[in-house]
Formats: sequence, structure tokens, C-alpha cells
Amino acid sequence: MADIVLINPRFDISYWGLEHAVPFLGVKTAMPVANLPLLAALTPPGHNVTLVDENVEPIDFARCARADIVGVTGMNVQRQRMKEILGELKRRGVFTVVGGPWVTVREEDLAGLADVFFIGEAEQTWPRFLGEWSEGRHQTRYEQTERTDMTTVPRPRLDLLRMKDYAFASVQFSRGCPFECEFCDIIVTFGRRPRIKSSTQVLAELEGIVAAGKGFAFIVDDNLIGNKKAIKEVLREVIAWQRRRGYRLMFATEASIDLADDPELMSLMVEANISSVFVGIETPNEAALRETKKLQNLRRRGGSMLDKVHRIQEAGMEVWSGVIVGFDNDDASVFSLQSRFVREARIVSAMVNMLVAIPRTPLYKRLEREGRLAFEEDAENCGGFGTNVVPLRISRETLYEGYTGLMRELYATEAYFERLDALYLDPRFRLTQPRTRYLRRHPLRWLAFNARLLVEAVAIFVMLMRGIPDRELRREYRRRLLRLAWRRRAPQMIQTYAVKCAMHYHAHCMVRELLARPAFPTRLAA
Ligand code: B12
Ligand code: SF4
Repeated sequence: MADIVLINPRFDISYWGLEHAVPFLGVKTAMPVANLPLLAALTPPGHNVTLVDENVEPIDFARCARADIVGVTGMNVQRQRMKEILGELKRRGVFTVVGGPWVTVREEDLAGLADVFFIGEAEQTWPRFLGEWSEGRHQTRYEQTERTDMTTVPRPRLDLLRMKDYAFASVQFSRGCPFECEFCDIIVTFGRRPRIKSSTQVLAELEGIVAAGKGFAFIVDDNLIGNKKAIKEVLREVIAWQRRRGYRLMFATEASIDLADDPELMSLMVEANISSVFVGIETPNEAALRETKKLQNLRRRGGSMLDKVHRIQEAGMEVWSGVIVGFDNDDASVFSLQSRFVREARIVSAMVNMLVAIPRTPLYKRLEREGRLAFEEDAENCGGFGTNVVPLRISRETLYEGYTGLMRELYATEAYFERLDALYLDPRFRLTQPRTRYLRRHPLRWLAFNARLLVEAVAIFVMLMRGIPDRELRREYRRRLLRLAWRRRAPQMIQTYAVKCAMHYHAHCMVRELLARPAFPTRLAA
């Protein structure tokens, strides 16, 4: 029987990593990756599994050297660190396996660095490999040909993670997305037919999260509403569970914008206590949306994209968005267009990226044909802030300057709080209404819950006031938070707003670091 260590390499600082915010939230990082605890659950009984997330603890290489098998996962932004870790393990003669999003789309990048490669989903291949390894006849490459039947996926082993180090938990309801955006590798890896877990599985996982002491979970689905009929069924069960369990969990998730066209679905999500939804808006430039085949964002039925964002907000969910610059149809005017859209949409948290061509996507293949891929290392050297695309209508320098300028503009203190207040001071925007209704009927729980939220809000506030060196920023956070507390009163609003102040500090530091970087090189691939 094997002693197995599974490692998630540390991320560079990124928008989502919240590295500059998490100390104020009393944790080490935002959330755990979903794959490690799942792989642990897929491991047949008898093996011993240790999970190491480098984002919360250093890797003990001497310990790894004693293991029979060390597995490493990672996304594109972790590839540099994956190589370093695998290199170190190789030097120590460790038997290594590698899998996950990056190796699935670019296995040659890690060629020679691991003993066994896993491509794509691994619900079937991981247990099969362990069986073959035990018998001394394993292969060096496993690629799951059939997509995983989600109704067979086991409950992740959260007990093997240091959950107290994370701000929130992760949980997956479904995989796959019916759309076909040109830049997206999700549909390449997971397919366009959404596959969904049963309600029984989902509820068991929610119980696991509550048992791990977490009150907030990110539903990591590629697109939660890929199969609307099926997800409505699951949401109804989640709502019943929330009512039984006293609304113990709050959620955020990812969904396509056609969510706004389905009032029943929005209402079920709100009832299930989903408070924020990340929507791939990408761009208000319609020619670019057409180019990238994001046709769902162009559908006019039900109003413009702006109307749709507002409708989701009015239903009771904050909208986070993905913003991409550098499409072929983007010229230098796109940056101000993006900035105006984000402001008018009251999107507080916009994840801005330059267009990146992920290997195996239709975009990558097209740009390869057109000779418009820049050196991979150029993107790599910039961590999550780079691009391997040579834009069509603007130079790489203009793109980079426009991108950094957009980030600076969106996360300038005044602009950020203007968007935040436009949303959070609007009395029509109400978070977690169903839970509030529930708690009103249970006064003791109401008291305990709201007291906890207020204690958390005060603790974050005190840490911000003690930890932020910039006096102007401290004053702004104090002023804004007090105004919000005076106008909105609801403890959930106050706690969330305090978190938003910490998130602003993260974005503020990240932009400062971004502006201090040299612009990336402008070579073309040979
Ligand atoms: C939820 C999610 C997020 C969340 C949570 C991220 C996190 N820290 O976990 C958030 C929103 C924070 C996020 C952020 C980012 N994300 Co993201 N994210 C996803 C998403 C939608 C689901 C990931 C997930 O949890 N899947 C569920 C698990 C169970 O699936 P899995 O990881 O693929 O694991 C399976 C197999 O791959 C395999 N496996 C995985 N690892 C290993 C290891 C071994 C040893 C073995 C045997 C098998 C194996 O087994 C598992 C079971 O089948 C994916 C899309 C997708 N479907 O993969 C994108 C995705 C992983 N993200 C991506 C990117 C680029 C990012 C960002 C860099 C975006 C940015 N520019 O800032 C940031 C990273 C910053 C950060 N610090 O986290 C890309 C990665 C591209 C690539 N191919 O490498 C993806 C594929 C989406 C995309 N195309 O944009 N992301
Ligand atoms: S909607 Fe999102 S997940 Fe679906 S194909 Fe487009 S980018 Fe990929």
C-alpha cells in the first residue's frame, strides 16, 4: 500500500488569490483547490494520503522524499512553480505523477519532469493507476477517454485539509458548459454537455463543509446554469436543506449571463443563499464578442448586457465579472469602453485580463495558424498578468499600457468605492433575504448569527486600521464603512462591506506592484 503526498503549488499574487486581503480576514489564503481532497477521496482504501497546499504551508521535501508517490497539480499560472517542485523532487529521486488543468492542455511543457502524466479528468484513471502501480505494471500516461459520470463522484476529503487556514470552502455541483467561447479550454477538457451530481451527493458535501467549520463556499462549476432544468432541481433541494439547517452556508458561483433571462432560476439561487455570481462579461465591444463566439452575451432578448447585470443585482446577487482586453476587434478605445461599462454596471470586483490563448483551444489553433503567438515565456514571466497573444489592431505595448491603465483606473480608491456604494447603498440591493426572513422567525439564532457577523466586521475593521500603513486609505475605509453602517444597518451588509475594504486593499497593492513591473517583451515566436 502506498504512502501518497499530493501537492498544490503556491500561486503568484493574483486578483483572485486575495494575498493582500487574507491577513485581515484572519486566514492564510482564499480557498482550497477542489482537486486534492477529491483525489484523496478517489484513492482506494489502504493507501495513506497527505495533502499539501503550498499556499498555506511550506512543502517539506524531506517528507516527500520518503513517500512512495508524490502528485502535483496546477493551472497555467502555477506552471513555473510546478516545474520547480517537480525538479526538486526528481533531484531527490522521488516517484512523481502530475495532473490538472495545465498538464491537460500542455503536457509537453512538463516532459521529463514527472514519471506519470494524467490528462483530463481522473475519476477513473487515478484509482486504475494505483491498482496497476501496486501490481508493478503502471503506465506512464493516463488519459480518461470517457467523461466522468458526476453521480459517481465521491465526497471530497476536506478532513485532510487545514480548513481553518482558508477564508471559504469550495464545492462542485456540475462540470461542462454548453457554450463555445473561442478562448475557453473548459469545453475542450470537460465538454459542452453539462454533467451534474445528484442532490444527495451535493447535500452530503454541504454537510461536510459545515462540519469543517466554514460558512461560505464557492461553487466551482464552470457554469452553474449549463443545464437549467437539472440545476433547478438541485437548488430546490439545497433550499430545503438550508431551511432545515438554518441557512448555515452562503455561496458564490459562476454563471453565464443568460441567467438574467430566467427569473425563476435567479430566485432559486437567491433562495439557496447564493449571494454573488461571477459572470463572463468579457467585453462590451460587440464585434469582439462576435469574434470570440460569446454569442450568449449578444442576445438582445431581455435587454442589453447592462440591463441583465442590473436584473441579477436586483434579484439579490452581486455580480463579479471577467473582463478581457486584446481581442482582434479591440482598438485603443476599448479601455475606456470597459471602464464605463464596469462603472455603469456597478461591478465592484472585475477580474481584468489580457486575452490569453490557452493551448488546445480554438483561439490557440487560430493564432498559431496566423503566426500570432508570442513566446510562451513572455506570458510565463508575467505570471497571471501576461499574454501570449500578438494583438491585431494595437501593438503589445499599447495593450499592456491600456491594461495596466484600466486596472489603475478601476481600482483607484474613489472609483472602487463609487461602484461599491452605488450598489451597497442602493436600498433595492438586498443580500441574503431568505436567510434574514428565516432568522426573524428564530430570534435566538438571529441574535447569535448577527452578533457573530458584527464581531467579524469589527475584527476586520480593527485589523485594517492597525495593519494598513497608508493613513489616507485608513481614513477612507473608516469613513465609507461608518457611512454604510449608518445607512444600511443589516449586519450582513456591514460584514460584507468590511471584507470589500480588505479586497480593495488587495487590488490597490496588486495594481501598485503591476505598475512597478517592466512591460513584457514584444518578440514573436519563431
Ligand atoms: C473554480 C475555478 C477558479 C476559482 C477557484 C480557484 C482555486 N484556487 O481553486 C477562482 C475563481 C478563484 C479561479 C481563479 C483562477 N483561475 Co480558475 N478555474 C476554476 C474552474 C472553473 C474550476 C476548477 C475546479 O475546482 N475544478 C474541479 C476540480 C475537481 O477539477 P480539476 O482541478 O480539473 O481536477 C480534476 C482533474 O484535472 C484531475 N487532476 C487535477 N489535478 C490532478 C493532479 C494529479 C496528480 C492527478 C492524478 C489528477 C489531477 O483530477 C480531478 C478530478 O477529475 C476551472 C475550470 C475547470 N473546470 O477546470 C478554472 C481554471 C482552472 N482556472 C483557470 C485560470 C486561468 C484561473 C486564474 C489564473 C484566472 C486569472 N487570470 O486570474 C485564477 C487563478 C488565481 C488563483 N490564485 O486561484 C484556468 C486554467 C487554465 C489552464 N488550463 O491551466 C481554468 C481551466 C479556466 C479557464 N479556462 O480559464 N478559478
Ligand atoms: S461561457 Fe464560460 S465556461 Fe462556457 S464556454 Fe464560455 S468561457 Fe467557457
